[in-house]
Amino acid sequence: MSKRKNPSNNSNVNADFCDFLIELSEYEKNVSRNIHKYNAYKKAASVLAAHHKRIESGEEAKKLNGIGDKISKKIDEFLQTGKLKKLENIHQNEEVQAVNLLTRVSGIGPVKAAQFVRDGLRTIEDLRKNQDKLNHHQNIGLKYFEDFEKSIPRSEIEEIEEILKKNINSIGAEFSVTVCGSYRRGKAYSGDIDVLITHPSVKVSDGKKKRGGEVLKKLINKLNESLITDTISIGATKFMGVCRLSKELPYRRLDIRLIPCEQYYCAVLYFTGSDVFNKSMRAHALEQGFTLNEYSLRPIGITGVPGEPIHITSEEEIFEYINYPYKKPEERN
Ligand code: 8DG
Ligand code: CA
Ligand code: CA
Repeated sequence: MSKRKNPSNNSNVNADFCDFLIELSEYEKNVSRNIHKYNAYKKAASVLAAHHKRIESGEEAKKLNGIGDKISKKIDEFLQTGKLKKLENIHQNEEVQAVNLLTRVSGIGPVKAAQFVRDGLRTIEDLRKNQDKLNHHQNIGLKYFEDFEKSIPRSEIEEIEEILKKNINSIGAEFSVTVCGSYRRGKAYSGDIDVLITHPSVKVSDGKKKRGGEVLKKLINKLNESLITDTISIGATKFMGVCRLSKELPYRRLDIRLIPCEQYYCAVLYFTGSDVFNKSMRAHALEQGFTLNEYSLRPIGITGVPGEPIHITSEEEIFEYINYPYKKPEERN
C-alpha cells in the first residue's frame, strides 16, 4: 500500500468528518493494530465522502450503511464541541506521534516503528544517524523520504507509462502493460506507480520461479538504462523500486508485477482497487457463490470448497459471472 493519505476532495460536504475518521483509522492501523476498527473507520469515511448531503447529527449518520453507534456518537461529539477527546489525547501522546511519523517511511511498518520508538529512535533525523539499524528497503525509504511524500501528477505517470511500454515492447511485442492503482481509477494524483505486466508465454504452470524470474529480470535490466534508479527488491514475480523521469523531478516509488496470463484480469481488477471497492466486490462474489482474489475467480461448491479457476478473458467477464453491474475504473473510487 502506498502511504499517502487520501487527498481531501473539495466536493465532499462531509470532509471534516472524513478527516477525523481517517485519522482514527490510521491510529487503529499503526498504533492499536486493530484491523477491524481500522476497516470500520475507513468504511465510514468512504460512505460519508460518497454522501452528497451534509450530515447534521449522529442519528442521521447512523442510518447510513457502515455507520454504527460508536461512530455516530463521535459525529455528535464533533458537531457539538468541534473536536474529539480521543484524537486530542492521541495528539498529545508523543510516542504515538513518533510511531505515526516513522511509518511514513517506505519499508517501516507499525511493528518496526514501535520498536524503533522503544529503542529511542523517534525522528527522521534519528533514523539518518542510525542507518545501520535499517534494512535495505528502509534505507531507500529514508533516502527518498521527502520525495516519496510528494504525490505524482497524472501527466507524469502518463509519460512513465509510455517509456515502460516502449522499453518492454522492445523486448517482446506480445507483452501487455497496465498501470493500475489510483492512476487507472482516473485520479489526478497518485501516491506511487503500480504496474502489471503479462505475456502469453508466462503461465501459472511455469511454477513461475524459473521462467518468470528470467523474464522480469530482463525487463528490469532494460528499464535500468532509462527509468529505474534503485531496486528495493526483485523476485520472480515482483519488482519493488524507485524511478525518476528526469533530474528536475522527484524520485517515485514503482512496483512492477509479472502476472501469468491466466491470472491477468483478476490481478488488474485487484490492483486497480480501490481497496474498499475490492472488499465490496469480494463480498458480493461470495453471496453469489464465488471466491474472488488477486489470482482467480472460483465457484464455491455445495461442500464449501472452491473449484477450479474460471477461464477469464476480460475484466468485464468477472463482473458478469458474479452478477455485479460493471463499473469503469473511474467508478471504483
Ligand atoms: P495511491 O497509491 O494513490 O495512494 O492509491 P492506490 O493506488 O489506490 O493504493 P495502493 O496502496 O498503491 O494499492 C493499489 C491497489 O492494490 C489498491 O487500490 C487495491 C489493491 N490492494 C488492496 N489491498 C492491498 C494491500 O494490502 N496491499 C497492496 N499493495 N495493495 C492492495 O485492495
Ligand atoms: Ca502501491
Ligand atoms: Ca498506488
